[in-house]
Amino acid sequence: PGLEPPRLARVLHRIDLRDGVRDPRRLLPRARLDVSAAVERIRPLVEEVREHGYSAIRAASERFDGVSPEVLRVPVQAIAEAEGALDPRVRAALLESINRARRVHAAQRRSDHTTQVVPGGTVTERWVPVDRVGLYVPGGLAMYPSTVVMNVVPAQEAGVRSLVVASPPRKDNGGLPDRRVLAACALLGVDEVYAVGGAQAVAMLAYGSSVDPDSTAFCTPVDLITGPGNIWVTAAKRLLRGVVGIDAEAGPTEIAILADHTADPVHVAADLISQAEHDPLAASVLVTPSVELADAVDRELARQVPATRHTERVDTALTGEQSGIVLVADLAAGLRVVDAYAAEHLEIQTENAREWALRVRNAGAIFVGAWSPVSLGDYCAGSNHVLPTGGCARHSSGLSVQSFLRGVHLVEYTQDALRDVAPHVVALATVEDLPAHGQAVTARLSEEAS
Ligand code: HSO
Ligand code: ZN
Repeated sequence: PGLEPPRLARVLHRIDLRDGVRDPRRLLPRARLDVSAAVERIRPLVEEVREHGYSAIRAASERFDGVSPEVLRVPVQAIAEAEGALDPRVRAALLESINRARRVHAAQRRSDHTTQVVPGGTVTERWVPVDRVGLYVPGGLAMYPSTVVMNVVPAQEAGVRSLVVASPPRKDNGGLPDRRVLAACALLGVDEVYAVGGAQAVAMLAYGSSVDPDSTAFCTPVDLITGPGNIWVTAAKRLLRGVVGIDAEAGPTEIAILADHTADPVHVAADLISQAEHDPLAASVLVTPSVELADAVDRELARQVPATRHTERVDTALTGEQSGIVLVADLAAGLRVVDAYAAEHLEIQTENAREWALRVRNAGAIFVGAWSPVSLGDYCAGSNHVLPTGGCARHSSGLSVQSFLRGVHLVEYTQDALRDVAPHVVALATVEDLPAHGQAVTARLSEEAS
């Protein structure tokens, strides 16, 4: 009696919505990067690469990576050597990751489908893989062989014939990209790899390096670029969208956890930390109706954060305004919050987790129950870890076989089927004041009369 209860060391800030969810979209601010300013900065560099190819790329590598690469294209032998030098445990893990991802992505393949619209009139939808794809793999802080797997596997399962990887040259690897990235390429059978990073890599992939095709600096343009990158890479992708296809812009990573009193605070805290480890701007959000869980998670964070490897980065991410604990009246209200937030990764750690998961509308990927943490999905679940961030899960999906396919309609009508529908075509052409459109149909039918 008379004693103050011990003060809680709160790591995450709290948002109390127990008496109603107002405007949940605005709750958790998202880190915004000023990509437009970066676009202006890299515009001249991109132009240089377009005009001068290799010499501009080389100058940029000297300037930004401190490396002056003789060869742009990594010798196939160096890729094989990197595989040979791989730690056997990492090799086994990558193979397992590849294997599981292949099984999931193989099931995403689509078959062509013909619809008979009317007798004599069909539309066939053919799924055609993109011809040539460039995958950008970052170096520096982020070195992710797992990301090579997550980009290459769906492209291969889609049937992409030509796949190239670009990754920054490293001083500590003789001007070649990171050796674990090279090893992952080898395990996946990718042998066209370029030691180029940053905006210059994106420009090279988009425009090619416009030199003698026999030289080791020759790269022909790709049709689509995927893969994560820093702000300069993102800016270059934004600038070159249209010149080439570009996958989504990936922002800082996010984890939201919808949990009730049955969740284990040790696990919840570990999972919040796991994604915070990526980036000081990463977002870790717990949504729960249980104050007891919220308190316990905070205590766990206070215990686990100092013991984790990247304490500073994690602490910055967790205490940033993009992270927090949202208290809600019940799980139904929690569901509205996570839907409004549209997290890149959403964990459901509740009773009847699967039922709640099936009610979620907006999330990049959902991790169901106590035994399916996000980090499992990052590496070895079979699912893809390239997912929409920043609320883009409201309208986009993660990387999949579909990202590398184009649906092409084959339209096949017989003369009779055309004649039957001709009046409708003519009526629509007339209302749009495009009579030549109607003519293209009636000309065929009057030929028939003459
Ligand atoms: N969580 C990251 C992917 C990743 N994690 C790569 C570890 N390596 C974005 O989904
Ligand atoms: Zn991760």
